[in-house]
Amino acid sequence: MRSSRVAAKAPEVSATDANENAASGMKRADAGAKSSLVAVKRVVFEPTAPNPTPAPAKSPQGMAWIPGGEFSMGAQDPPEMDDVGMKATVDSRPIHRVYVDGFFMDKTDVTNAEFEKFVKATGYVTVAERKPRAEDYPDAPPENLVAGSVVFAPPNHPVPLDNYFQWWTYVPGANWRHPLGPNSSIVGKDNYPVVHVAYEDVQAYAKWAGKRLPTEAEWEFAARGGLAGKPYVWGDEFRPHGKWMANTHQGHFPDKDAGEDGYTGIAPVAQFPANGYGLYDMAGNVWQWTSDWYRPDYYQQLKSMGVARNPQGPDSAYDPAEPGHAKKVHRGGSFLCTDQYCSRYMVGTRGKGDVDTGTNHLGFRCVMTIQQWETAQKGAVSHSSPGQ
Ligand SMILES: [Ca+2]
Ligand SMILES: [Cu+2]
Repeated sequence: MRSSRVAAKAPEVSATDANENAASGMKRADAGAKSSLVAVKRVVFEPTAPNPTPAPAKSPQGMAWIPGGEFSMGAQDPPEMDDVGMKATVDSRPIHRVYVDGFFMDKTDVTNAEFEKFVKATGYVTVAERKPRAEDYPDAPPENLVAGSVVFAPPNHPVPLDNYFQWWTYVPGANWRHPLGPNSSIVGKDNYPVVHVAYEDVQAYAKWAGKRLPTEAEWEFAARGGLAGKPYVWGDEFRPHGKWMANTHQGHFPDKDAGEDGYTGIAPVAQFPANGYGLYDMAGNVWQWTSDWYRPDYYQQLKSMGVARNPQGPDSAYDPAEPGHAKKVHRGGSFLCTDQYCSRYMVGTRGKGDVDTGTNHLGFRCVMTIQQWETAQKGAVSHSSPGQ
């Protein structure tokens, strides 16, 4: 498996998707087709049909019941969307019909405090805290074969947006306890989302907590909060009545984060309104891992099969920009998302990243099935369930 965590070139990061999509055939000239897309849009998104089954009497602590049901998944170009926004939706089409069973979902991203409990209980060491082995990274320069992670380190002046190595850097000593490098810490940041977590880290956490990662379809059903076909988790407008609804990037990308939404960089969890299912930060702040492998043509495959029932993602990953990389789907966008570059806070849009690569704008949350919840309650007779 090729991997980019400490590769010779800077690692692939979700916020760079605009570059790749620019190369994948979406051109400015396509904007001419926009008026007809608007007409089509109303047809392709059908209403969400939530399961009528009532919610279980008791929910696990910190989790919301997501009823599941049938919905239309993916993203269209919203009206008035510019070139950048349109690129964000290329791999999120066609809109296709999906059914998911009901499940519980963490109301917030997993926080530093929660992750610390897990580490204390298990002694777990994250990928970013381990020294990379040379045999796993044959292309990496020797100086990168030290424990560390990928950090957003913006230039102090405007730069062309064609080369993300200008703002992403592999920082030795960066990890979940030191999000910006050895001299930074999470003291006083208990309720911030944990970051610099690789896929095996979040899987280990989920297993310990008696939960699992959401599939991409579960994630999107939950994020839509019962609404159908809206560009944003909360509805049609990015700022309804002028209100900021998510932690994204204002100012000038990447050099100036103006923090007009109240936060420069990362924010604590749950600082913005919850969605229709009581979930916080399903747009912006930090990207979230899902369990699906990434392929840009996966929705095409599903569309041809009618209603997809509990889709688990394709069998393997494929990103035309970096073939051979094992990438999982990321969702939600981050505090770095901006309509100047990468408007992935739009609810149907997709991100992706190598399984071994965490960053300081990537976190996660878990889901729990009814079966896992029943198991946890039985276990609670003899000892309190983990993760609470
Ligand atoms: Ca912000
Ligand atoms: Cu983004």
